[in-house]
Amino acid sequence: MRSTQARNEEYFSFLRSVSLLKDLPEEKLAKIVDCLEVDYFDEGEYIIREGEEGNTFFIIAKGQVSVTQTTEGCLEPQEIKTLGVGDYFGEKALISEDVRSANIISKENDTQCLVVDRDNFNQMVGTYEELQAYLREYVEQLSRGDEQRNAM
Ligand code: WNU
Repeated sequence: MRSTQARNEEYFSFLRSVSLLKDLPEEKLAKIVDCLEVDYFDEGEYIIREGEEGNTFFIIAKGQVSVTQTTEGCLEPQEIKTLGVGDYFGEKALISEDVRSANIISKENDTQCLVVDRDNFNQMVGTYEELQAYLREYVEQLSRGDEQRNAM
């Protein structure tokens, strides 16, 4: 079996490659690695459902996901983008203190996501004003985009 240390080193260097986290100090990143959970999803499986409460932030370590949203006048939720390795999602419910605003669905079998809970997310983001400002701005942009496409 792979040792915890080997696992942690692997995730540490992976997280270092995620643009959002590239400037975090070593000890901060190491702490996140210690608190990470890994979740596995099959093709078509919902990782996040629109309208549900959510307390977690996800980083894709393997595979691809589809982001879909219910919009006015459409019966089925529409795909608004796809995300892949190194992309992240789920920050909006945490930052806006709101329910999940889109669906996230695995596009492949064995999609792997690193999961950070609200407390660790706040620790990660809260202590870095630039990171916090960046995410807040991004989340506002998402809200404006949602409005323009008449998301419900
Ligand atoms: C979008 N509108 C909405 C994406 C991921 C990270 C960033 C875009 Cl910084 P949540 C559902 C999640 C949401 C976002 C993600 O879906 N999302 C979007 C949109 O146009 N959400 N409302 N595009 S991908 C993405 C920017 O992470 O967070 O907790 O759950 O509401």
